[in-house]
Amino acid sequence: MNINRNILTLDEFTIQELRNFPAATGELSSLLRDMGLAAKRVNVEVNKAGLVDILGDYGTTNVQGEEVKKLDVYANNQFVGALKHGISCAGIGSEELDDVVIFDDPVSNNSKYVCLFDPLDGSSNIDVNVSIGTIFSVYRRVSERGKPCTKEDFLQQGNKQVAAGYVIYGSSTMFVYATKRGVNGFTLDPQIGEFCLSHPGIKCPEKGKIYSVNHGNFFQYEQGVKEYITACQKKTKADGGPYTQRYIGSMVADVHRNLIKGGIFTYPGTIDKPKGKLRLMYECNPFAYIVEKAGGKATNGKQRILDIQPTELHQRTPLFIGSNKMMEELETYLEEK
Ligand code: P6P
Repeated sequence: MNINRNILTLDEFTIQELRNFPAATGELSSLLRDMGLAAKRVNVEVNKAGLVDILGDYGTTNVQGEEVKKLDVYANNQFVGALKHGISCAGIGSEELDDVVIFDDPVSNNSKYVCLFDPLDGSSNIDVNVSIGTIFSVYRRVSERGKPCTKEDFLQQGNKQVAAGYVIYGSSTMFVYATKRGVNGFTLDPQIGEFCLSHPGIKCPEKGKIYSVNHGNFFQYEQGVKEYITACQKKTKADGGPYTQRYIGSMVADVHRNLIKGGIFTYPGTIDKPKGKLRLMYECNPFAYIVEKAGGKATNGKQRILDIQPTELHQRTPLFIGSNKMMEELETYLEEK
């Protein structure tokens, strides 16, 4: 019987992937489906944020010292809830929460993984309808199964990730995730309420013509960064240009575009913020994992992001990430300096 089903949903894809690993327990596939479910719930609220009195300040500030919008809290609760009620996650770390949450129940204590996430990155853009996103990172726990997970399970180098992904709530809603087998993108079909495989085997072009940086901080950047930005502005057809500057101010949107089209995204350290603004554990590590699996590179200007040994849950790091050849050119400016 010819079943013409060329649409593969996220659930079908993750289960199909299991067939490639007969020894796999299915816990990672289950965790990814849990993330997909929470993303669909958040998507509903993001898409109607302008209609319901869900905008506006929640009246509190999160551990980052930023005004918390109601949607941030809602999104955080959806991802915590989906993972707590699943079978795969022993605990979570979230941009919205001061400390990790150890689920400490019999099923969770026997789970294989822990997850870190930024439930709604770029939330300052909610009120002006700019694309926002969720970013997540999955680690195999290092503590003994059968007992509650520990802080050490969360402070692992990014090169220990077993999966990482993001959701972009944009003109369409996409769920993109990477494992050691590669990077795949799924677009939400609202008619059936399923993420459907739309971008199989994503590869980051090794060259691009897009550079993303906040020019407002230009005079606070180190000399090598300033010289690289100036070099981008001077590119001509003869040397792979001209380049265009694209900066949305929403990391998921900027990095997603550069991942697909080729380009480089930078959030360097500044005089005011020498460590930059972005968080290592649930913004830079997951994107570094994804972009490297797609053939790109990610550093803090001196070191591979995935090799940084974390010391704190919410620590920041400068970030340079994107197309391989563009990153190699950037590094010649940073090495010199
Ligand atoms: P700036 C959003 O607040 C965010 O955390 C990232 O999504 C984004 O890339 C960055 O900050 C933008 O920061 O300082 O350029 O506005």
